[in-house]
Amino acid sequence: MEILIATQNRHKVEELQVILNDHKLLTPRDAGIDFDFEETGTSFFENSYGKAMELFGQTGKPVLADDSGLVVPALNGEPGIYSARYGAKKDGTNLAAAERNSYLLEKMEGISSRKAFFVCSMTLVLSAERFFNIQETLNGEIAEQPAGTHGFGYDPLFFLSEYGKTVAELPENEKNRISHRGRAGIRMKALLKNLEEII
Ligand code: ITT
Repeated sequence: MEILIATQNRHKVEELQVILNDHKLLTPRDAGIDFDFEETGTSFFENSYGKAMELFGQTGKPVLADDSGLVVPALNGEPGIYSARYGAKKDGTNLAAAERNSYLLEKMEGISSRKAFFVCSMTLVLSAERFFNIQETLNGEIAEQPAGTHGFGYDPLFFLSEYGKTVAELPENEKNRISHRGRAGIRMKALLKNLEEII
C-alpha cells in the first residue's frame, strides 16, 4: 500500500521504511505537499492523531503519523511531548540534537533517578471515521555522557542496562527490533496485513 507519512523527520521515515518494507512510504514532500502541523495536543496520542488527520484532510490518502519523545519521570515528565523543542532558543529555533542532549544532561545534574522511557504513538488514518492507533514504549536510563553514532535525537544518551550500551551504539536492526517505534511499527505491519486480507 502507498502510505503518506505525516512527518518532517527523515530519521523516522528511514526507520519506518525498514520495518514497513511491504509498503511504499511517501513523505509530504515526495507528494508535493507543504506539510507543517502545529502540535497543540496535550499527549503523544493527541499530536499523533492530529498530524495524521491533518494530512489525511489535505490528501484523502492513507496516512501514518508518529508522535514520539523521551519521558524522564524525575524531571516531571520532561521533555515529553516537547522532546523536539526541548531547550529551544528564545526566537523559537530548535536546538541541534547534540545541544539538546547537553541541555538534558544539565537538567539531570544532582538528580539520582535516571530512569526514562521513550514513547511512540503511531496513528494510521484510512478515512475521517476510520483510524488505528498503536502506542509503545522503551524503558532505559539517561547516561552520564553521550555514546554512539547510530540512530538520532536522544539515542546517544539513552542507556539500556541489558545491553550495557546506549541505543546509538546498537545496530539499526536491533534498535528497530526493540524500540518504541520498532515495536509500534511491527504491530502496525501486522495490522496492515490483516486489513488487506480481511477488509
Ligand atoms: P514530526 O513532528 O515532523 O514527525 P519531530 O522530530 O518534530 O517530527 P516529534 O514531535 O514526534 O517529531 O518529536 C520527536 C522527538 O523526540 C525527536 O525530534 C527526537 O528528539 C525524540 N525522539 C523520538 N524518537 C526518538 C528515537 O527513536 N531516538 C531518539 N530520539 C527520539
